[in-house]
Amino acid sequence: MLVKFILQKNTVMSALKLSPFQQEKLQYYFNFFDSDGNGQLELSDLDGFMKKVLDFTGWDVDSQCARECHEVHECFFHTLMEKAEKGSDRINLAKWFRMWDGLIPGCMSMRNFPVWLRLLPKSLFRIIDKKGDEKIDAKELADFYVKFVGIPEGNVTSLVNYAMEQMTDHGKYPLTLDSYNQMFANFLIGRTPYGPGRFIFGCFEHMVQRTEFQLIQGPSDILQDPLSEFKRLQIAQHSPQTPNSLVKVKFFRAA
Ligand SMILES: [Ca+2]
Ligand SMILES: [Ca+2]
Repeated sequence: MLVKFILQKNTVMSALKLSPFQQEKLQYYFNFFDSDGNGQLELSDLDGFMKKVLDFTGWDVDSQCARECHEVHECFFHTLMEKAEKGSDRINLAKWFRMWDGLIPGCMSMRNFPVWLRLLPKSLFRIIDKKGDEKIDAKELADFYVKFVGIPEGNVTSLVNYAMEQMTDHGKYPLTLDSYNQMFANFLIGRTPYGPGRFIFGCFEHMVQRTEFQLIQGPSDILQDPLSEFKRLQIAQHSPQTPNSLVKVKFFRAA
């Protein structure tokens, strides 16, 4: 039975146009919404997700921010359920991948996605921008990584510093909603582990391999020594189960 399931799963995965890295990212995104962690997305996950949002932001449940966030995600969950198998009220990971496989090819920016998806990064931006000053700063991003995404506190400072460097071009451009939208599009569309979109949820492993490849692509003044950069980030303690794969996203789940 298990063998049959694995064979079926592999058949589904091999038919996908998504790159392995996209699948890793999208699996992370799936887990982000699967608030009860049962491996299925269902309407009941929306309540758990909103509870996390309210705990994180401190928004009153009746506030405009909370209502808007709920509306956007309610629409998202209902649209997901419409894509479920007939008679089912849940989406599993394979179905989730197939949905994105149908959405992503040909998309160049968030504008190319349907409206029920375009609203998601804006909503996430509002959640992270706790001070409400229309830009995300390092402290807000660190808070999000630790409290919402579940990245260990001991790792977060160096990771956030690196993420902010990458997402703001070393501080040249603030992380506004416009630029966050572009990062988010890169998170969804990027087939390879380059580009700032990989920091949307801030948790990637195999920094050495990715950094070495970046150096081949073009030297960068902050990535002169990939190994020391990797050690500096100190995010390698959770070894992936498949060390030969080029890139592995670390799935953190907030406590
Ligand atoms: Ca669930
Ligand atoms: Ca802010």
